[in-house]
Amino acid sequence: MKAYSILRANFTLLAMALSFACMAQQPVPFQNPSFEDQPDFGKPPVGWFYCGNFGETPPDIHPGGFYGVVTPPKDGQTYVGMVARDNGTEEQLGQRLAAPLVRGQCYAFRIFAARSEQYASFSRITGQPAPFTLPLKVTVLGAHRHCEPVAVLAYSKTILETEWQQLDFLLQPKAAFEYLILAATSANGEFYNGNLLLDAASPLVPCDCNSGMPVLERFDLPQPGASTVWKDWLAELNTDLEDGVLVQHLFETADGVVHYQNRYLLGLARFVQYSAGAKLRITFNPEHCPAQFEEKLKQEIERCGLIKKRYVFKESKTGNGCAMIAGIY
Ligand SMILES: [Ca+2]
Repeated sequence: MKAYSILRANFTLLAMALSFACMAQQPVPFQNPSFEDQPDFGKPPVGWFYCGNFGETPPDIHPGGFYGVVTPPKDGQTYVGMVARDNGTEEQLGQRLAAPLVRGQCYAFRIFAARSEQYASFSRITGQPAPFTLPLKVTVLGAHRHCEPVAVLAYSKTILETEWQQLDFLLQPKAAFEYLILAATSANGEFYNGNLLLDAASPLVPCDCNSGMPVLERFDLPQPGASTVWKDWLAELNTDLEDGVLVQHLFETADGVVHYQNRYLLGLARFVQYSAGAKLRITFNPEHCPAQFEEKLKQEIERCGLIKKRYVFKESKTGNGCAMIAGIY
């Protein structure tokens, strides 16, 4: 019995050591991975910078009723539309990563892509209105500097479909890239007018090179009109807010989208979005909170898709913890 206990203790230690080894590398998040912003044309969504050819316009934020694009978003409220043109130029969006990639490490990366049946713009060659409706590919590029891609990390299949396609990439960078760039690329190397819609980028998840994206925990977000267990989430979130540092969860929703944020906060934010006139109300005691708590939590809340008028912060000197969600009403 005793030997069995020791053996079991050893196994437990081994399992812990292994799990720490696997956890040594955290997912590398994107800012605004769901391309959320006010719909607009010729403007990259917040958090992303435009890389493209001088004199050409940046990508567009849809759906805003322009260019004939009517595809509903895969996740959240908006997504990005990119084009490649008959003059050989292509649109690219990039971001400086929160941490450089590790050379030789494999990363799983998921994003959703579609083609819009309509995308009316102007041909740069003829100056006439032209349909930008041919299919393109997604190219994932690594860079050391702003808008200077030096390596192709992955190509997608050609995106013919007008329904959102789940694309799973395995990236194995040969250098410690600090930047990642997504490009809308010609499917066959020829120059033509095409479009590509992108939404719901996952973080870059360190993974085994043979197995790709690890099996992720499933967490289901509230749907409009459905009753949800938000009171349980409130309790979980309030426990988490006692020290003022939100735990980030890596999880997958039923639609295949991979999220990397606090799942309870995201669930409550969605619930608020679907409840007309509701606001998320937070009380906090600055004396018990880490530096810049208010600012950081506001950023997190907005990352969950809640705009400023849907949440309220109130200082309070009561309570032993940092903060709590005082309610949704
Ligand atoms: Ca989105």
